[in-house]
Amino acid sequence: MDFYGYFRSSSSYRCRIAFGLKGVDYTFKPIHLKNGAQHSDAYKALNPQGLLPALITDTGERLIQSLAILEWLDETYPEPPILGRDPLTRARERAFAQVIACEIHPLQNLRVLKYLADDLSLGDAEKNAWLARWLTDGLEACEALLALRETETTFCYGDTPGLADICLVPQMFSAGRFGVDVSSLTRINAVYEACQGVEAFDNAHPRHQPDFEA
Ligand SMILES: N[C@@H](CCC(=O)N[C@@H](CS)C(=O)NCC(=O)O)C(=O)O
Repeated sequence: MDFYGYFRSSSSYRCRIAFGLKGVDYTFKPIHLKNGAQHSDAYKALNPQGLLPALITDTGERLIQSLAILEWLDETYPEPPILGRDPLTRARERAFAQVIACEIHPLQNLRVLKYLADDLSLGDAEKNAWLARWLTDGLEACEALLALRETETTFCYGDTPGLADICLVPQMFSAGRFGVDVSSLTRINAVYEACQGVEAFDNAHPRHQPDFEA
């Protein structure tokens, strides 16, 4: 499989974690977002949105959107599962993942930040206030969702990592990168720490990617 990603892209990071958890190998195809490689005709032929990630499966099928790729991976390589066994848990895991992937992440995306700076002429302080506003708001919602669980678990929704954890860890990494303080959110920090002890999460970290730049 060919996986098109970028070390710092959180939607790529999600997929890397899932590949690792499932022990699925892939060939990494780096797309340099800062250099604008996502806008090339060659890449847009794979993903007309010009966004990462994209996956070309072993049978040549083209997949985009990290949540769709994660669910495809789970259905194609069922062990270990990244979604709970019962419909209620699966709905909760998907809701948590969507809070991050649909509500938080789009507001921190490179193209949005570039628009704020280049088209709306926001300075760094205003841009950082934008980031802090939406990342804090979203991660507080994640913390509140974990507080609603009937039982405390090591990971978001169980004692093994799943879809919610796969989305949470890259989002926490982004919060750190953008200097957003989420240290008071104890539940999501505890899950984040637990995930750091899992090899698949560590291997997927941006600093371990072949295209990493400090
Ligand atoms: N909802 C999409 C989001 C894709 C996305 O926004 N990817 C970012 C990197 S994390 C990207 O390619 N940004 C390029 C840009 O903003 O120009 C997914 O989950 O795959």
